[in-house]
Amino acid sequence: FQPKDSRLILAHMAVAFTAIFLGAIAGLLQGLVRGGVIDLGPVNYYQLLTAHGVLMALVFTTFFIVGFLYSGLVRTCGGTLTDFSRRLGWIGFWLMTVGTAIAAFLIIANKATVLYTFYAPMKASPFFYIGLALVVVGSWLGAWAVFAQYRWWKKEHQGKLSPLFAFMAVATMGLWLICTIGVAAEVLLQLIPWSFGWVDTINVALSRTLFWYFGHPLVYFWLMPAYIVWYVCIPKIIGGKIFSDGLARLAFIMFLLLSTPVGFHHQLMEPGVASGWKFLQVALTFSVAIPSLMTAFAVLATFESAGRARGAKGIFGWIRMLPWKDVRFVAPLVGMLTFIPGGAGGIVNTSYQLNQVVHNTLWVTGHFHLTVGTVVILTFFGVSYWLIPALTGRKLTAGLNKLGLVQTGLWALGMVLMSGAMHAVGLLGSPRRTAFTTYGDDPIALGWLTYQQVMAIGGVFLFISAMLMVWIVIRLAFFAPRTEEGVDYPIGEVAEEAASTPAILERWPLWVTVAICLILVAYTIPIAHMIQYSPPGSPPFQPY
Ligand code: HAS
Repeated sequence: FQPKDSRLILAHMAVAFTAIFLGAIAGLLQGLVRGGVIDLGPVNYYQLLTAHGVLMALVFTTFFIVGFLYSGLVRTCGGTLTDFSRRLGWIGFWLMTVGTAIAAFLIIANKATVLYTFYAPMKASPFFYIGLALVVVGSWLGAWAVFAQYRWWKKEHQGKLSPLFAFMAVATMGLWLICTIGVAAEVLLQLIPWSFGWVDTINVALSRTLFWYFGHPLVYFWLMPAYIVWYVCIPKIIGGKIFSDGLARLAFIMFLLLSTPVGFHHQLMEPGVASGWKFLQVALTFSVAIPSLMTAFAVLATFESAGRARGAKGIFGWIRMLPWKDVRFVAPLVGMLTFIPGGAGGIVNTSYQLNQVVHNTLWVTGHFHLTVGTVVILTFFGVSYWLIPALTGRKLTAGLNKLGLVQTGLWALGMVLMSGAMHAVGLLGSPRRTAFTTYGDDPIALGWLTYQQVMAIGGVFLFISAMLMVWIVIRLAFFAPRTEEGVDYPIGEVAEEAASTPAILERWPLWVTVAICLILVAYTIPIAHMIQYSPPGSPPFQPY
């Protein structure tokens, strides 16, 4: 990497890991306050929960993803960012950083205790929403930087299929642009005017709908970069080949099409949406599981063919050939394995009737700690073990690799305990996002306590693992021995027999048009109903 590119990417990583550090502290504290173990006086449970959710789920992911996508574009599209992309990248970075700082300050000041989902009727300081708007606009510039680099490469290589990494980066950022329009509309047209007091009431159903229009594709914005790692980087790390370039691209196009018109599966218990529209979006949700199933198939096929190419025998002999001592492989692998129960839980969530059992219980918290909190985050941690050395020219020593394996193991153990207990106690009816003091001495709640203790023990393992990760990142960035050999940035090659990809997969205007049509079908009439039949509006609930 040229230093000017490294600096930009490392700046993103620095904010991302600062967010992990602070977010993990907030996570531990909110667990202890919720469990009634400590009392932090004026610092309340909801405030800590907001800090934890915003820092981990919104700040860490966005900064990491933008930085990671730049790195892959440098590696696969020309060796360096164009001046234009780099300049856009820096402006985007500063807008996101300033926005994050404003939002974080207001959460600390207890002026934005509205949880990471921040829809009405909970109301924050208007400046919190302005901070969030800056983060979104900054990320749009990041998306533009990605598109510009991709277009530059396409111009230089007329008629050629783009590198798989770049194609996937464009699909990810395309999805991001489409879905952030919802949250931008909610923030600009509803939340800011309402929080400044320019209007007295707010259409709550619309606010939640615009949020979830954004909130579900958001989870695929987290997942797709993890899939980039599984499809493109892992084959190289295990010494194999990408199973099928065409299948990988098709999966990403399916995410682009199907990720957005599904937000109602978060609102299945809401009265303001007619059941026909919920049914449609549930059907689309089942469809968006298909590219994940395709990914499971492709990744397993890559593993198996890599093992067989090295002489593995028998049905499962290839499993032994995988690099079990390499943290760059093991951390994402634990993420993949976690997606088997995590994805199954998602299917449960979206099954209309089952959603009535799990909605607003700790089951859902368990679900997303498996998905974003393990599948995605462990894959990103796995990336950090080679990306930071590649950027700083330092070496992942055998000692740090071993420590990485310990860190991954602690995360897996912590998550099995915490998320397992969350799923179980959720089925017993324990609500999510509710402070201990509200109902802690109720006889029913007493039955939940053992699970909550298990959750707390799991949380402690996770906290230790997060701190270990931050420490390893600092070592990799500043103290690990320098290497002259250059650090491998793993980009896999496509298996020869699977290299013929239909060019139609790269016709972006076509896919974006289909995506917009699906969104219009799924959302136009229900949103029109929400506006037409909305009650005069709800008063705000001001939690501070
Ligand atoms: Fe979800 C709620 C449905 C996936 C995140 N989800 C959430 C929330 C978050 C979240 C954050 O329908 C909470 C939001 C809030 O605060 O209220 N989710 C789904 C469905 C999927 C799904 C159908 N979710 C995710 C992913 C997330 C994520 C991914 C983050 C990254 N989710 C829901 C629903 C709700 C919900 C409802 C609302 C619940 C409520 O009532 O509030 C699907 O995309 C899942 C498909 C996945 C699969 C698994 C494929 C398996 C793979 C691994 C293969 C393993 C290999 C390893 C290859 C079908 C790819 C083998 C190796 C060897 C060596 C053998």
